[in-house]
Amino acid sequence: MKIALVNANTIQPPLSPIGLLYLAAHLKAKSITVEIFDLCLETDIPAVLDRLAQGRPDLIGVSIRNIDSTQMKLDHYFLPGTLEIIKSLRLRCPRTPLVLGGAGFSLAPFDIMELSGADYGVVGEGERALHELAVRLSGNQDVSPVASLVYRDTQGRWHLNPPRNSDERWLEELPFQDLEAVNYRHYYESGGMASLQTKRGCALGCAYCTYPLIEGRSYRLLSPRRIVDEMEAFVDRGFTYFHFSDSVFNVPREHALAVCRQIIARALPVKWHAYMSPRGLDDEMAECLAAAGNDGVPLGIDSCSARMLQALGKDFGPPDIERAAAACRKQGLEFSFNILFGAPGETMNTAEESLRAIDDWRPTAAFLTQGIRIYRGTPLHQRLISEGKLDASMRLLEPHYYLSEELPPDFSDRIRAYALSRDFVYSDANAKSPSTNAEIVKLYRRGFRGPCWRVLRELSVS
Ligand code: B12
Ligand code: SF4
Repeated sequence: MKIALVNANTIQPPLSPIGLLYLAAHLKAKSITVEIFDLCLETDIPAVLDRLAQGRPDLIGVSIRNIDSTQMKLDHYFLPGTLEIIKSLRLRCPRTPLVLGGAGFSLAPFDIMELSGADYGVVGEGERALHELAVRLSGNQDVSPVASLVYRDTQGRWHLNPPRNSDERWLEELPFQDLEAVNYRHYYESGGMASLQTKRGCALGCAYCTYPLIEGRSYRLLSPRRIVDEMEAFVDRGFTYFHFSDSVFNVPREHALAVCRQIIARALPVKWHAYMSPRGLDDEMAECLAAAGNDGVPLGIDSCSARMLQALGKDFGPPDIERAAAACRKQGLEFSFNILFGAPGETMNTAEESLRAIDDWRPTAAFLTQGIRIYRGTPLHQRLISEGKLDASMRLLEPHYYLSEELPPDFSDRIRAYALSRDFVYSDANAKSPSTNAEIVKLYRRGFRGPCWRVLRELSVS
C-alpha cells in the first residue's frame, strides 16, 4: 500500500504540517509507504500534482487545515483554492480513492465532501482511522466500520461514524513527527518555529470554540518524559524555538508544571511559547515557565468583563487575569491579552471595561478582534438558533460572524481609535495578521524568533 499525502496549506509564513508529520510517522511504523507532497513549499503546484500521479499511489489523502481566516475584519476564504487542488488531483488520478482530513475539514465534513467529490473523510485525529481505511481498502474489505470515517452508503447517503479519540496509552506510543517527510529546515527558517504538543483535547466548553469538536472533549496527556524526548530530537537537529500547539498549555496545571520541570532538568537550550489560561497562572507557574525557556505568554482571555467571561463560558474571572498579569510581570515574562469583542450580551459598557483593564493591567501587547465566527455544534450556534437569531439550516461553511446587536454602529471606530493611540495595542481594524502575512517570512529568515507581538513590533521599526 502506497499513500500520497498532500499538504494543501499554502499560507505564508509556512507552518510545519504537524498533523501530517504524525500521520506519516504512524503509517510508516505500520510498514505503509508514505510520501508527503508539500504544496506549501512549491511554486509549480501542477508539476507536483503530476509527480504525485506518476507515482501511482493506492490512496491519496489531502489535509485541509484552514477553511478561512476566522477574522471578521480580515476575512479570507481559503477553501475554494483547496477545492481546486482536489479537482486537479481527481482529474489526474480518477480511479484512486481520495480521503480528506484535518482541523478545517473536521468542522464541516459533509459540506466539504459534497463540494470536493472526495470518496472518504476522517473527522478529528487521523492516525488510526487512516491506517484502518488503508488496510481495508487494500484487502477489498468493507470500510464502513472505521471509526471517525465519513463515507457514502450504498444508497449514496453520507455517514459519519462516531469519532474515536486516542487514549493516553496509545498517544504515548505514537512515534515522533517524521521530520524527514518534508523540508523541515525550510519550515523552521521561514516559519520561525518548530511545533510540538503536550496533550490532545480540551475539556472546557467556551461558547464559540471548535477545539473540543476537533480534538475531543477529554484531555489525553503525553508524559513529560515523552514530550521532552521529542523536543530533544528537534534540538539535536538544531531546532530550538518551539510552539506548543495545545488547546491551552497550562491546563491541567500540574501537567504543565511537570513538563516545564522536565525541560529544566535536562537544561535544554530552548525557547518557546504557547496559548495559556490565566487560571492557575500564579507565581509558582510563572517562575517555572520562565525557568523552562518560556518566551511569551499569549493569554486567550477574550474579555476582561466578568459578565462577558461568564457569557463566553470561561472558567476564570477578572481577578484571575489580574493575578496572572502580576505573576508574569514579576518573572519578567512578556504576555498578551487576546480580546474577542461581540459575543451575545456585549455592550459598549462591557467593551469599555475590557479597554480600561488593558490600560490598568498593561500587558506587553493586546490584540483586539471584533466578531465571532459561528461554527455548527458550538454552544454559541445552539444559543443563536434558540434565540431565533440564526437559521438552523445555515451551513456556515462560508465564514459567518456574530456581533452583538447591542453594540453601537460606531463601535469599530472606537476600537480603531483606542488601538491607534496605544503602541502596544493591535486591532483587526488596523494591524497585520502575523500568521497569514508573507512579509514576515523575511524577518524569520533573518533569524528573528518570537511571539506575534514581537514580530509586529519588529516590523514597525524595520
Ligand atoms: C496551534 C494552532 C495555531 C498556531 C500554530 C502554531 C504551529 N507552530 O503550528 C497559530 C497560532 C500560528 C495558528 C495560526 C492559524 N490558525 Co490555527 N490552530 C491551531 C490549533 C489550536 C491546533 C492545530 C494543531 O497543530 N493541531 C495538532 C495536530 C497534531 O493536529 P491536526 O493538524 O489537526 O492533525 C490531525 C487531524 O486533523 C488529522 N489530519 C490532518 N490532516 C489530515 C489529512 C488526512 C488525509 C487525514 C485522514 C487526517 C488528517 O490527523 C492529524 C493527526 O491526528 C487549531 C485548533 C485545533 N484544536 O485543532 C487551530 C486552527 C487549525 N487554526 C485555525 C486558523 C483559522 C488559523 C489561521 C488562519 C488564523 C489567522 N487568521 O491567522 C492561522 C493559519 C496559519 C497557517 N500558516 O496555516 C482554524 C482553522 C479552521 C478554519 N476556520 O479555517 C483552527 C481549527 C482554529 C479555529 N478557529 O477553529 N494556529
Ligand atoms: S477557548 Fe480554549 S479553553 Fe475554551 S474550549 Fe476553546 S480551547 Fe478550550
